[in-house]
Amino acid sequence: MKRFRGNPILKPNPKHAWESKLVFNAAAIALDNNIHILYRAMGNDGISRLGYARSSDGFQIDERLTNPVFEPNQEIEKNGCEDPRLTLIDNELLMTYTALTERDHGQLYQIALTSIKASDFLTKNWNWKERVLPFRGIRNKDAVIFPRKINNKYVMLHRFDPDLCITYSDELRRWYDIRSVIGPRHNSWDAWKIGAAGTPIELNEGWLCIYHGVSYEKEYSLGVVMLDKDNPEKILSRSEKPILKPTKDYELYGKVPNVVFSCGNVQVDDKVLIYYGGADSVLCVASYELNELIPKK
Ligand code: BMA
Repeated sequence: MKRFRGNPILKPNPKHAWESKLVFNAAAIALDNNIHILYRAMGNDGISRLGYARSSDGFQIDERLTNPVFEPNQEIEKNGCEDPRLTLIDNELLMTYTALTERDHGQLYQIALTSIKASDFLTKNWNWKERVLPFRGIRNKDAVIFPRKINNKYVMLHRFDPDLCITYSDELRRWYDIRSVIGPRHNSWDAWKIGAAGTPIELNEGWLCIYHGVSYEKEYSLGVVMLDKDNPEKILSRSEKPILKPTKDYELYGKVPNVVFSCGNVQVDDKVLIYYGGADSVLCVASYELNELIPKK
């Protein structure tokens, strides 16, 4: 495993109010010989919006837009659109994210889903379609959709605290058969709660799913589970140890210390690039050989 030596790859830009303070958790998708990155950004108003950057090699940023490409436009997300994850199915990019609003003097976070035609995305026509709430009014986050239907159904991973859950849909609107599939482990790096990272990767062995685990000390690390191809509720193997733990300064110090948090991974031949937020402040990337990611039984 190698952290990119040029980390962080994206930092806040003080010239743009909307991304002047924090730039972190990002979706990433390979399309048209480029890796496209949708990153969460915050300015002084504390509201998360999404910015766009592009890299041809996955490491160096070749383009970064000056305006956000997605921002809150309804009451249920007035405090922010956070932690985007992207999945391509049938030339449509599905984007899940966390919609943040206020309720009872506290915060209500829910998962939200929208989409955009891949052709619009590539030409930067930000024609996002309707935004829907799969579980209206229920606290839920870390949603990501599998990159193809399984047994004729769309499948989504999401988090009902503290478990990683799975749910199904026929048309991406109504979601049903929610089940907890993976839970935290006592006395471990993922003892407190867990949640999906980027889009599951389909391998001969099964679905390789990267996830984040939080320890009782509130340290956020990344691990992997392999799920059965035809029955993603079945765990084939799970990493004992994290594949990434906060150790670098840009992971240890920032808005929220001791955090590596991922919403995006991209397979490039036999490597996987994992994009992750460092300390909720900057965006970083690390590359892995596929072999080293596959958890041993
Ligand atoms: C999670 C999410 C992430 C964040 C992480 C660490 O609950 O809010 O956006 O990176 O906490 O603070």
